[in-house]
Amino acid sequence: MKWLWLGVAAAAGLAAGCGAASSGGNTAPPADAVKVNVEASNWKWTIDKTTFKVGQPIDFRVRATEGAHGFSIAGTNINQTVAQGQDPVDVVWKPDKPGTYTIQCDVYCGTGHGSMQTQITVTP
Ligand SMILES: [Cu+2]
Repeated sequence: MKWLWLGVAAAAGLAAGCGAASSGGNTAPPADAVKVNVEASNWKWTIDKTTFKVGQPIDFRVRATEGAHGFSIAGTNINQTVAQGQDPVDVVWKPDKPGTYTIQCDVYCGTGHGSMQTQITVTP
């Protein structure tokens, strides 16, 4: 599954930089990226901003205030594990299609894991 996503991302020209797809995070964010603070806790995402524009790079500054969680965007190669106590991780994403995207947790984190989701919107 993972390789499939990587293939899709590479084909779409989305690969953000060397090694970014497999390790995620801490690629140097582009200077014009919109900075967005993301906090993962048990069991929710707290996000500064939820509406974005196609083609506008987003620098999600992801951190966990409790537990360990996986910041992932369904249908993309974005997937970054963050743990409490760790410095925020820059996760850069440049949406190329408008729509509603689901941010979900990719690391099992307890009873609320399955419902740890929120949505963001990308406008044309
Ligand atoms: Cu989880």
